[in-house]
Amino acid sequence: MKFVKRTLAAAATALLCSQAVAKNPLFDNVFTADPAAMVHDGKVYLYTGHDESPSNNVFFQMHDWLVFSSEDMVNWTQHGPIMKATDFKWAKGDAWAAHMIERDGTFYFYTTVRHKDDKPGFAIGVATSKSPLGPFVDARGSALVTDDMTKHTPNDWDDIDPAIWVEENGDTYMFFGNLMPKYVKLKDNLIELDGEIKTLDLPTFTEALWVHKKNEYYYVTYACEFPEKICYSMSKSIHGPWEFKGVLNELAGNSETNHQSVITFKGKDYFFYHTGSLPPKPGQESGGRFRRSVAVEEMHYNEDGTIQRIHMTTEGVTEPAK
Ligand code: FUB
Repeated sequence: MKFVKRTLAAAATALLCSQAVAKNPLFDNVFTADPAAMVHDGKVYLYTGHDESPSNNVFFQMHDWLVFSSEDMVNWTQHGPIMKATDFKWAKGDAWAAHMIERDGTFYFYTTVRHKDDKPGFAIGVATSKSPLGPFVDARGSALVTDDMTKHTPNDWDDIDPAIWVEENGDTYMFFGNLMPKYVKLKDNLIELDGEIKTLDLPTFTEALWVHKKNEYYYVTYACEFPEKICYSMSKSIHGPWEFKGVLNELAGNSETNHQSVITFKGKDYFFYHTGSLPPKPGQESGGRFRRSVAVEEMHYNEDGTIQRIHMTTEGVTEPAK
């Protein structure tokens, strides 16, 4: 019954929200951050964090994750929240960056939350649903990664920002981390670790890993330096070595974090990111470091496989994908 109620609520939200026509930032009725896009069944599903801080002087207030969908990258439908951080009973809150994949009709949502005090610090959880729109439920009843499992930095937020990569043979890896980039194989059930957590060598790494592949190259893009730009490295193997290729996207206006997602959809390549550039509404503060908004651009490769620097625009994607 609870499931039916929430599904109906999500459907009502989708119906109520008129379609947004692309421009950057993509959505101006809600603050969105940490994009994680997934292509499924002819549509793009864009999962985002949800900034609710009242002011750019008040640290992140992020309670749930949102989803938007599009069939052409220009017209977007807003569906509402898919899950709250506290739906993980072991979590205190802080719905930070996430990643969605689908396998055999089940959607797996890997995400960052703050763990309760029995395992203090940030942790990674995984939730599942039979629909890309949710609702999602905790798949394990416990965290997949907790702060005590890695000791590379003294910070309690060094196990954040999961990014999943699935090899052609089905082997699945989770990349994650802050200040120290890490990856680990997942078991075939996708909800347990399979082996040791390894580290990667990525210059000036800060956070926000994302892995994709184009032709024979693997690419790992990530937030580098601070304030953050997006850098990238390339490799012929998911296990590296990774060759550093420099900055892909510059400081994103008015936000010291930067977080990207890369997809190929209907033959074109796209780069999602976030900025703090939403203008103020009456009686409210503008966008900024804790009030971010997702944007998107087309992305282009050179013949040697390197990626052309992203050109951030206010127009965004203007040509519908066919
Ligand atoms: O949105 C909260 C955190 O800020 C994310 O987990 C990081 O990637 C950065 O965007």
